[in-house]
Amino acid sequence: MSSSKPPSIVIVGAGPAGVRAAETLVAAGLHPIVVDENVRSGGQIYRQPPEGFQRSKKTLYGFESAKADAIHQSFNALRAQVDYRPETLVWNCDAGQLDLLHQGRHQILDFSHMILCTGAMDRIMPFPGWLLPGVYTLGAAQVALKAQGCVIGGRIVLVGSGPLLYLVAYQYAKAGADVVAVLDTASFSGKLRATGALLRQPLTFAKGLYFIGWLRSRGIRIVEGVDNIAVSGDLKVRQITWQRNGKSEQLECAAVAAGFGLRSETQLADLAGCAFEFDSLNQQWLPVRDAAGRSSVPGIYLAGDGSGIAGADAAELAGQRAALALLQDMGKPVVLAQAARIDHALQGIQAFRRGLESAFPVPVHWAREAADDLVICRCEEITAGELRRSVQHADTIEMNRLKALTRVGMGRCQGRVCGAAAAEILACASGKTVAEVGRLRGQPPVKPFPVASVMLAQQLATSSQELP
Ligand SMILES: Cc1cc2nc3c(=O)[nH]c(=O)nc-3n(C[C@H](O)[C@@H](O)[C@H](O)COP(=O)(O)OP(=O)(O)OC[C@H]3O[C@@H](n4cnc5c(N)ncnc54)[C@H](O)[C@@H]3O)c2cc1C
Repeated sequence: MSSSKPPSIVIVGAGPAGVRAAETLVAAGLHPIVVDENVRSGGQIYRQPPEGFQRSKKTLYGFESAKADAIHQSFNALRAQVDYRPETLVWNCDAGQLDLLHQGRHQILDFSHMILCTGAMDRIMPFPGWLLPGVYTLGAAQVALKAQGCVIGGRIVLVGSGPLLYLVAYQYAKAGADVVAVLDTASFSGKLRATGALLRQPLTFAKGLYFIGWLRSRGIRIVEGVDNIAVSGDLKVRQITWQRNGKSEQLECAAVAAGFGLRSETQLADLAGCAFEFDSLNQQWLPVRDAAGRSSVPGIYLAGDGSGIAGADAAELAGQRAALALLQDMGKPVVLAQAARIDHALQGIQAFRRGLESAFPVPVHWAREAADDLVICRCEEITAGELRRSVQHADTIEMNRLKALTRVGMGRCQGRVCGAAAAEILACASGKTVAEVGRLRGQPPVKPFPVASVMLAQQLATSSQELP
């Protein structure tokens, strides 16, 4: 990074956080580079279908259509002032440098400042049958609907915990899918206890109640407080069983969507050298950041769900706030009252978020109580029993040692899918807390990509160095 060079500001992610960050920088006369692996802007919640798909915003985003439209319009208006790089995966990050993959080709991008707005992914809790064809995550089920207008199968059961469960059930049923049941691992009494905190955002709370009422009025079965979910079938899903108050029940179905809340995508912050700490609300190790989004590494900022799940409205505010912090750190004029207003609004959202966590707790006991033969890491086919044996025979008490000894989290997902459940099993078997067993160190590539493209890039780099 040379001070004589103009700043090169990169925003990773064109979701609500990335779009508002870009808008704030452009308003201050800067020209950021916006990199996103998606084809179009909007992120997860405001994901746009490919060009040429004819579905109205109202159909795609329901109550959120005005917000979706505002984000899309804002980004379209910025296009001339930003260097937008869609369909580009950031697969590695080093000091001041990103490795990108675009259409199978490797590129290097230098940066002086970066705002990471990488969003979230589904939190996965393995259960018997979770690897059968026909089992999807809730997020994947929603992506199929939003991006392509497809549903995941015939008779569909949605299972899990969190607001996305009811939202996806509503979106699927509204689109004409055959949703036969919603199985909620959270109990009614737990939700009742969280009502006070949830009323901090009455409109969002009312929307949740509306979805549940709408589903019930269409005869879609909703069961709360379910436990011991298991999916069975030969070559694909045929049946789902569960227990409630110790009583077993079952349903025939052709597809299952399961999700247990979200977890932040933090790998790039990790590779960038940001300090991490365990966050008990998110039940995850998260990059340390101040209220404005400054990470522990000067020049790197964090915003949106990628630095702690808080939802789309918070992501918009956090994106704006991180950009203001960046401007302030560059010595540009910033309206401090605007920053203070955003800080206040973000604090209010956190109170609601605490309510959501207590209303929809992740059933971590599923992992802790998993049968020894249950596959936890699907890339490397590592079972719960193999993880426990590592504790018994090698005194394993830390996640990276568990990885080295068993290969858990060493495959294509790099622990993004299996890491949370593996940590629960390790913590339980070693008598430690999930915070004490630590976290898997980030490793590039952060997502799978064709090795051939990077080999080609390396060959080209080597041959150009060898030229006289
Ligand atoms: C599958 C899914 C569906 C969701 N649906 C809803 C919903 O319907 N309603 C709701 O309220 N909330 C939903 N959420 C929560 C959602 O994340 C919102 O809270 C909101 O979109 C967060 O905004 P964001 O800008 O922080 O992140 P996102 O909107 O997730 O945007 C992050 C962007 O970063 C890009 N990105 C991430 N990593 C890289 C990388 N390495 N290289 C290049 N680009 C990268 C992604 O392509 C994405 O466009 C969903 C979450 C998920 C995971």
